[in-house]
Amino acid sequence: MNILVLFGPPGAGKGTQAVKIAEKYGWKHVSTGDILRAEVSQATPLGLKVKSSMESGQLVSDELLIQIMESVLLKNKEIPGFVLDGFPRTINQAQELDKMLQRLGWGISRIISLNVNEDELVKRLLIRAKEQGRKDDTEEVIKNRLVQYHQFTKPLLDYYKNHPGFRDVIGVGDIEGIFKLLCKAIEAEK
Ligand code: B4P
Repeated sequence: MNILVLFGPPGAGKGTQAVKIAEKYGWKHVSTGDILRAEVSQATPLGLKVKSSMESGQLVSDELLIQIMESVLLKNKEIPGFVLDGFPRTINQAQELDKMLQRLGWGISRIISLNVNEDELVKRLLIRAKEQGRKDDTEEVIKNRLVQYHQFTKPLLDYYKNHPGFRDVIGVGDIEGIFKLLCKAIEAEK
């Protein structure tokens, strides 16, 4: 089983690139952000629970995210691979993911960190705010999302950096050029 973890700050291009990777390799794209936004827009009990955290740029509870991820993996066991976009986002989520994969007899094949400087991230998210009107793309909420990233998600780099499948890719430049670099990293020998 191919398990790719696409790692990076908000706005790094994880979602943009994950769609292309999933299409090229025939893997399933799992965006926890998209899953949660769909729950919010359908006002499901889960959506109502997570709405305020998401709109203020806070992370949603680990417990909920772990349940969501486990159910997605179990439902799609026949697929040849997964691109995990936005999960794990905390050390606890990463540890639980390792346990889940172990239970399934799988393991992470690649962890790719997409590197983009903070000025560029804010610029991209403000453009998206104009184009898509996402509630968490206002200047104040973006700041909060970056604080959350530094506090809870960035420490995952230390958790993963000695993994044999870990790679760094520069996420600044045109989307096709970055996609080529990502494919190279995916296909490189470990
Ligand atoms: P996400 O949906 O994962 O939000 P994101 O980090 O902004 O997505 P992404 O980084 O994929 O954005 P993209 O680059 O595609 O999460 C939203 C919220 O959900 C979180 O704040 C949290 O509340 C909750 N959540 C999700 N997962 C969770 C978890 N595991 N635990 C707890 N809470 C969780 O897009 C950025 C923009 O840049 C786009 O407009 C794109 O077009 C543009 N762009 C992309 N590549 C570009 C390039 N090369 N050049 C210029 N622009 C580019």
